[in-house]
Amino acid sequence: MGYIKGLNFKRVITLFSILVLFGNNMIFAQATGATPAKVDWLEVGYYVLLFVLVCLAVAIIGRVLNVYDLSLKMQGKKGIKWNNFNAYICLGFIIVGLGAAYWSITVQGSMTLPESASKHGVDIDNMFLVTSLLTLTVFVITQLLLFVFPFYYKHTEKRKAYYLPHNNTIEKVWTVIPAIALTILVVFGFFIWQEIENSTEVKGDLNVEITGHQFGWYLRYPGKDGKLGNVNYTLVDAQNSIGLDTKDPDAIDDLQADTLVFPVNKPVRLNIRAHDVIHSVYMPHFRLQQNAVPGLPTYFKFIPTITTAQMRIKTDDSKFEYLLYCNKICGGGHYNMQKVVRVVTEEEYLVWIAKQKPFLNTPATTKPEAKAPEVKVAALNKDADKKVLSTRLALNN
Ligand SMILES: [Cu+2]
Repeated sequence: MGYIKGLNFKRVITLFSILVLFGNNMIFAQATGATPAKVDWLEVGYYVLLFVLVCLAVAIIGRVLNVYDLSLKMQGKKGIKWNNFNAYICLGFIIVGLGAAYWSITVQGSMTLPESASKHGVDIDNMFLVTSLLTLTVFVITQLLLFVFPFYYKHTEKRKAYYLPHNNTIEKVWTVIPAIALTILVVFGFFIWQEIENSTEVKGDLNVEITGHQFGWYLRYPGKDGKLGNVNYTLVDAQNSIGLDTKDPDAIDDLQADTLVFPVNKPVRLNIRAHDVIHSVYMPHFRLQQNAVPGLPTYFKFIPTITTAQMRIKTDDSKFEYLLYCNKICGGGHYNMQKVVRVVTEEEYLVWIAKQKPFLNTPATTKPEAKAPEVKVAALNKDADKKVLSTRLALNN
């Protein structure tokens, strides 16, 4: 009976306003940046009509049940057993709900990233897997208890409910077990995280500088000396995009690149900088993300383990590319901060690096006291930054 009585005027009005608000919100959200939001009244009308139809359907079903209930009572019968009705709704809900959860895991689960292409990424994936399995088990057990119990122990005149106000043993069990499980997860996670975030430089690391700006990335590789020259933000100008210190002898042979290329199975140490606002270096295939903060260089050391060619076979996608995204909403062109990342063999890397252009056209003097020569920086291919290499959007947090 409550189903029909519940549909009073106040509730209808509240539901109606919620629906209209949500409908409008969705319409406005589709409008982008400069173009003013236009209300599509046809769409609003569609939602209103849909809402009225749903209300009508609920009201009709309610009325039919009500009439059925009354006719039963007129015949001297007991009428509809609403307790049983509720119990079956609970059972239906858990069957549909768990079915939907299964669908979500199997269908959407296959949309996840391919296997990790970095060494530390395997640890991250394992942690995710353990946490997911654990929470999934708890989820299934608690949901079954929550909905099957009301079905199984629905009201019957033959049975009296057991009064259980408090039980210390139960309290202890459901406090101590989750506490132990979470402590184990957190402690393991802590050690793995410490290892991942350890970016201390070791001889033989390939240092690559990646500087975020609105809206693109400048990439710098060390030359034959294997060292990146110093940069100084005060030296940034139209010609010297990253503020390379021309007095630093290590800077002379530094190279610029348009694609991030890494040799497989070699430790790479990213030197991450930002020019203007906070950006974030995000390479999901390597399970890697590190913020690029203006004035505060950050580092991330990792070992790529699967070449692009190998990943193309593994994913059965001949066009597969590893990608670098910006993972901080840094302005209007944020979505366009995308670059291709390639993992190649050592030989392929050496061939590629030999073809890269130097940052400086004129060699700088090695004497620090001498006047710095006029810097000519090879024109950076800025358009390349703007090129959308794929239609995939960066996943933002
Ligand atoms: Cu950005």
